[in-house]
Amino acid sequence: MLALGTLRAPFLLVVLAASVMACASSGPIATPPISPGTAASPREVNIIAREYRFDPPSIDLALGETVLFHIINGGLETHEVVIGDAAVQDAWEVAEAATVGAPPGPTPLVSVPPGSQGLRVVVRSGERVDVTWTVPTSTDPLIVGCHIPGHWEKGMQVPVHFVTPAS
Ligand SMILES: [Cu+2]
Repeated sequence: MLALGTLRAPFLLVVLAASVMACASSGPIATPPISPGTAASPREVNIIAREYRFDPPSIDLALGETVLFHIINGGLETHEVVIGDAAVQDAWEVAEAATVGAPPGPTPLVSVPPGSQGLRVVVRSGERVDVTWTVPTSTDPLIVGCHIPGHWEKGMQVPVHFVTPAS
């Protein structure tokens, strides 16, 4: 058995080295160009939330397109996706700060003033929520954030990156 093991090791090293060289020569895989979604055919976009980050680290969207978000909570805590500008993020941060100390269980109901709701989806651990959303046509910066108390500061905030669609 020992002899067989020593024979295999060099072979595996050669395979590993060949794989590494293949990756190095082809460079990083480019993100394919986006074909914007429409109301009739929304583009599917995955957002994964976990402690304490979102994947991908920036959300690529085209202005005015309709997307079907698949929001997946791959963590153990409840998370949310709030999409909006800085004012929307501030409004939810203040509103949800009031829930600090609430007993364990369902997320308490919170609300923000009209006009600063943005898009908000709460997703429990292990859950996936699908939401159709039309991206605004304004180029005002948008952020994806989680305002379950403490999560924003721990890193649950990623930018929306507006991309030029494939022609
Ligand atoms: Cu969170």
